[in-house]
Order: sequence, then structure tokens, then C-alpha cells
Amino acid sequence: MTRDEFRKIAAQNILLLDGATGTELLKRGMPSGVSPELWVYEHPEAIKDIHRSYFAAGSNIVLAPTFGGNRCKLAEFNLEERLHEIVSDLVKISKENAGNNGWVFGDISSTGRFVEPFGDLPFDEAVAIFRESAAAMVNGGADGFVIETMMDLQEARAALLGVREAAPDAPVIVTMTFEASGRSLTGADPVAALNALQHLGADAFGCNCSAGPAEMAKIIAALSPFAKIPLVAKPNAGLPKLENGKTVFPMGPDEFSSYAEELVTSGATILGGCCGTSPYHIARLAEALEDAPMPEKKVVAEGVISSVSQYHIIAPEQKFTVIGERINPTGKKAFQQELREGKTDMAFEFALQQLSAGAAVLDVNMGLAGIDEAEMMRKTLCRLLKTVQLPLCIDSTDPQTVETALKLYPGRALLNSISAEKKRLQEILPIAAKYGAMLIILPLTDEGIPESAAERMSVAEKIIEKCAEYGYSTADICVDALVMTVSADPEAANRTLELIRLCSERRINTVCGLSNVSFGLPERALLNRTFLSMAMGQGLNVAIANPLFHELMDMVSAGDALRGKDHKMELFLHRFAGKTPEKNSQDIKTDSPAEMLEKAILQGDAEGVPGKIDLLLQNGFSPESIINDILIPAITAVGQKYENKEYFLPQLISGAEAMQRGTTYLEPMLSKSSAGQQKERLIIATVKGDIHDIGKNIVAVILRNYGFDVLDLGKDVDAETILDTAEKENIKIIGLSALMTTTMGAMREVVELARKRNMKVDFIVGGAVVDQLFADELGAKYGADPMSTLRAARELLEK
Ligand code: THG
Repeated sequence: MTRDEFRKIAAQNILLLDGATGTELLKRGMPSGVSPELWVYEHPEAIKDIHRSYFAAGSNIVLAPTFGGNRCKLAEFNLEERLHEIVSDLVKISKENAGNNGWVFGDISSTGRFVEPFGDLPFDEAVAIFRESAAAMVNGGADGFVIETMMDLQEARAALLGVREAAPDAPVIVTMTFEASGRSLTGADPVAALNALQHLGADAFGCNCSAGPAEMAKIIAALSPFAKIPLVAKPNAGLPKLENGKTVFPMGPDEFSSYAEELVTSGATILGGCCGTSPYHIARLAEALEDAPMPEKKVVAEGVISSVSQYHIIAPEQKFTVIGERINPTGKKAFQQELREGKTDMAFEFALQQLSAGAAVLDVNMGLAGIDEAEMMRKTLCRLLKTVQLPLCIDSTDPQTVETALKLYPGRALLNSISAEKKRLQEILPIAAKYGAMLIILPLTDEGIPESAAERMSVAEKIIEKCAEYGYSTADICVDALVMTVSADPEAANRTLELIRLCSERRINTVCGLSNVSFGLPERALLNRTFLSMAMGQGLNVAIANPLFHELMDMVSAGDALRGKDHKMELFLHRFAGKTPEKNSQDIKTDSPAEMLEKAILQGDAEGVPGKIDLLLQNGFSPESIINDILIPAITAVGQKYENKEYFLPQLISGAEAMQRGTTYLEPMLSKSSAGQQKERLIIATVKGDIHDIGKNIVAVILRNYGFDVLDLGKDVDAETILDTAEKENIKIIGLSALMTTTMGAMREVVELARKRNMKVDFIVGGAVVDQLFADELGAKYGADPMSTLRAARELLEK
């Protein structure tokens, strides 16, 4: 099936996917702990039977049993060398069986590793891993692809790009798993994820797994106003429970299908089931949807840019957008020097300053003669992305730099700036379109800047037409109104204002780089903001400016309030509530060295830690007091923010890493007595039969950073090994992890064996389906997440 065919069919029909594959395979005799891919390869009748049942139930699309068919997952069973043979054949078997009943999509899920900049798997490597699997599926005859159960937006992006490389014209559905917090495991906001992926070329987007259908309907409803592509809901049959040693999903087919209508009215038009759903669930779902009308076409928000966790709308009727200009070497000697030395400290400082000054987007420009611009862009983005949640504007005229940045950026960036110069249109526009960036266009040509506003408008229209060939709508473009220096040409500002007016009449976004207007003149700040006020009057809705000028930001706030863009003037009133206007606009309060270090931990900025510690040491702080009075309270605050759902996993881990950097740095300076302190030891392991270790690894990182000496025995570890090690090493606390309901039983075995051996050890148990009840049953403590595991470990110590 081609993308076009899929898009047409999906636009006119509610489509049914299948239900669970994993739980159905278990019902048909697959033992737990084996490679499902290999088992099905050796028992093809099982999947044929499952697919037949799903097609009979009404599925239009079934998934080939290739969920873990990637190099990383297969390597856990030493099967990576047989990837092509196994994965390709699994699709082939599914296809033969499907006949004319419906389509078979290749199923793709996580590698189990985290992708950069947050993780250690290089992005290009991740893309190659997914490309390899998708190529095998193409070989097997896949009609399309489902990338599912993704917990990390960056990995989902890599998978989509990899599939696209192997199958440029096949439909690709992407679904992610969102937790009760409403975010993915690594903190992706559903709308931001949809926005990034639909502009990267996904043909449908939605959720799978997660909690039950009711929770999923809420997420679908939130996505709906932003969805340019069909929305997918593939919920679990509720959250699994363990009853008498057996996994039970609470929802039967009737209850499950009773949510069909709610899911569709919320906006989902591609439906199916995840864990715990069977062909009966899908059959009832099909019945419930038999007469359901397609939801009406709706107006969709356009001009949306996003980071992993935030989105921002740029549109004429929206609030004014200030893009912070400062991460740009123009006119900044010290910053230029830093970039030449390959350092990113100032860029990071500029980002934080502009963020707290109220910028909505940050421009990132590394254009400096004599440096490797692409590499410097990569380095700076990696540093910023760990801490800064604002959407970014990539500012470069070098195609390689643009590609590096857009590939790495885990969201939808704004790209500054596409002109009508041949080189830009031919080299940069295709890259921008590949990654789906929103655009700033400059109405100038190889011949230079046209004289009149009308001529500039017609150049802008030509560029917009060219962008449309690449699939851009006008709403995804901002026209730069080209601010020139009034000191050189008295008509400069008037021409800019006229171009803004011409664009505004057509509801086209306009942007200005303000500062040019005042070059060579005194009172630049005054000229800049006066010009901004006039430009806003003509309809300007975006400016690239220095947000550290309070008066300018005050004026933007007043402008939004006066134009009715600030609902009930809430933001304006909040900004000025009880405040007397500050006099010195450029005065920013500087932090004490202790506050700087505390902030570095809170921001997860490991790179910035040693420098700040040096400063404290110079100011007479002792290494002990830096640890006890600054680092420990700071990491405790990070943990609290995580528990309050203010922070997500990436921030928790970055904070812990920053802490670790600090303690490692200080360790050699500590006095003998405090350095020699015995660390508390514990064992951690994923139990026999279970190879899911992401959660366990995260817990290990956190415990280590909070001072535990963690002995990590890995995954798929049998009870004897765990307990033998505990005896040999004389360790009294054991953490056990299991993701699957099928392997929770192995936890019980470990605990019972310890009782039998009369060992004096305490257990902490955790994992997706483990709950307090199960922990109580075992007489163990419950580690719901990294921080509660830490608390449990500390309580056991104090016992
Ligand atoms: N349109 C678009 N993009 C642009 C511009 C534009 N990008 C670049 C520029 N113009 C906007 N950005 C800047 C960045 C820095 C400065 C001015 C504009 C600048 N720097 C100070 C100086 O030169 O003295 C340094 C001041 C400081 O420390 O911040 O002026 O028009 N699409």
C-alpha cells in the first residue's frame, strides 16, 4: 500500500487494527523468557491462527509478530545475525496467511536503549538499527509499518526516519505510551510528540498500551485540535493485576468496547487493542463501531513548534512571540572566543538568562568564520537540550549545520532563514522539509534586497509557492520584514512597516530582527522598542530580540493585553501585580556561587559543575560543606520535583549525573575520615525470565548518585545467583525488578528461597505491573519509581 492510498482510506473510514499479540501467543503455548520472534518463527501456526481470528473479528490491519525484531533486542538472545532471515520470514508468513483479508504491517518497537542527546545511543546508529529491521520487513512484503509502545520521542523519531529510508512510500503509524502523569516515560508531552512526528512524516499518530481506554480518550481529545493526520487508540484492557499467581486484565470485551464511542468522539479513527485484548475484544469493538460516523473534519492549529515537552503556536491571532537573539556570536567577542575553543558555557548561560527573562523561543546561531559550525551546533544543542525546554530556532545558512541540528532536535524547530537565493532554495529547503521544520523566509534574492515593499512581497510569495511544492502551508511560514538601519536610509523603517501590513492583510506571520533598525545611533533600546510598537500596530507577531531588556518585554505584554490577545489581561496583571517598574533594565540579579552550583544540579548541567565548585573553593568553602550544604540539598530538591511531577526522568537522571560529577570532583579533596566512609551496599537485579531492564538501570543510577554502592546483577538472573551473591558479599538489601506479569512469579521464588535458606535479607520489588498489594504479599517493600525505591532503601537501613 502507498502512503497516498493509506491516507485516502484513513481519511474516509474508521480502521480497525488488531488486539494483543503477546498475550495471545502465551495462550497458544509460548513459554515466557524466550525470544517471541524466534518462537513464532519456529511455530508459525500460532501467529496464523491469531491473525485469522483478528481478521474474522474485523481487523483491517494486523501486525506481523516482529515487535522485538531489532538488532538490540535480538542480541539479548544471540539472534542478531539472523535478523534478516527471521524478521523477513515473520512478515512473509503473516502475508501468506492474510490473503485478501486485510493488510499486514511490520511491527517495530523500542531497542531498549536511550538515544542521544538524553541517552548514549548515537542518533544515526538508532536510525540505522530501525532501517535494518524495516528493510527486512519490506523484503517480507509488509504493506506498511506500525512503530509502537515508544516511550521516548527521540527514539520514535529515529524509528520513523529509519523506516522512511527503507520504505520511502509506505504508510507509517506511530504510537507512543503515555503514563498516568500524561507524559511519556522520558517526559514527552502528547501534543508535542504528535507535532514533531506528523511534521517528520508519520501517516497516523496515537497511543498504545498506557492505561485503559478511558484515560486514553482524554489524551486523544487533547491531541485532536492539533492533528493533521488520523489519530490512533490502541488501549490495554485496563491495568493488569495479579490474581492467584495469574495475570488478569480487568476488562472483558463488553466493557472494553463500551469505550468505542468515546474514543471516536474524542477524535480517534484508527482503533485496536493492546495488552490483554483478544479477538473477542476486537469483534465487540467492530460491532460497536459498525454504524459510527466518521468524525467531522475540524480546524487544526497550525504554526506549531515544539520541544519534547512544550509546544508554542505562532499565528497572527496568538500572543506575540519573542525569540531570544543572544545565542549568536555577532558582536560578542568573549562568546566568539569560547566558540573557537569549542566551549558551550556562554551559550548555556545565554539560554538560561533568556528563558527566565520570558523568551518563548531561543535562536541558536553558531555562524563564526574558522570554526566547525556543524560540530559546534551539535555540541551546543546537546548541552542545551538536557536543561532547556523551550522550542528552538535553528539559525544557519550552512546545509550541513542545518541538517545536523534538525536531525538532532527532538521536536519541531523553527528554521531561520530561507531566502530566494538559489543555494538556499535548492540546498536548505529540502532539508527543512525532510525534518518538517517551520520556516522563517527572507524576501531577498541572489540580486539582493528588492527596493519597495511590494517587490519584497512578491519575492516572499514566490518563496511561499516554492515551499508549497514541499508540502508547506502558508501558516507554517513567517515572512521576515527585513529591518534595515534608519541611519543609512530614512525610509528603511517605513518600508518594513509596509511589508508587515501587506502580509498581515493576508494573515501571514511576520518576524523582525529588531536591533538592525538602530545601528550606529544612541538610545538603541528606545528606538528598538518604539519601532516594535509601531510594527505590532501593523500586525507584526514575532520578533527576534534581546529579552533581557525589561521595557521591551513589558511593551510586548502591554501590546498583547491591548489587542485582546491576553485573556482577561491575566498575564499583564500577573506581570505587574504589586510591582514598581524597575529602573535599570539591564541589571540582572547575579547568583552567589552557592546558588550557581545549586542551580547546576537542579538544571542537570554536569558540565557546569566543576567550574562552580572551583569558585566555591576559592571563596573558602570546604569540600565537605559543598557536599553536605549544597549538593545534597540540591539533589534532594531534584528528587522532590520528580515526585511532584514537575520533573520527568531525563531531568532526574541529568540531576543525578550532575551530582555525581560534583562528588567525583570533590572526592580526592575530602579529608581521610569522610572519604573512607563505608558506603551502604545493595544488590539489584531483573528476575529470571525477564529481560526488560530499563527501569532497573534507572533505579541503579539514582541509588548510586544518592550514595549507595549498587551491585547490579543484570537481567534474567535466577534466584540462586541473586541469593548466593548476597551471602558471599554479605549484602542485606536486595532490589528485584520485573516488567511483565508473567515474570512476577519469579520474584516470589527469590523471596521464598531466601526464607527457606533462613537468610536475613530485605527485599524491595518494583516494575510496571508490581503494586503495593503484591509487595505486601511478599513481605517486601514496594519501589513504585526511583525515588520511592530510594526511600525504601533508606528505611531498611534505619531499621
Ligand atoms: N532576521 C532574521 N534573523 C536574524 C536577523 C534578522 N538573525 C540575526 C539578527 N537579525 C538578529 N539577531 C541578533 C543577534 C545579536 C545582535 C543583533 C541581532 C547584536 N549583538 C550585540 C552587538 O552587536 O552589539 C551584542 C549585544 C549582546 O551582548 O547581546 O546586536 O533580522 N530572520
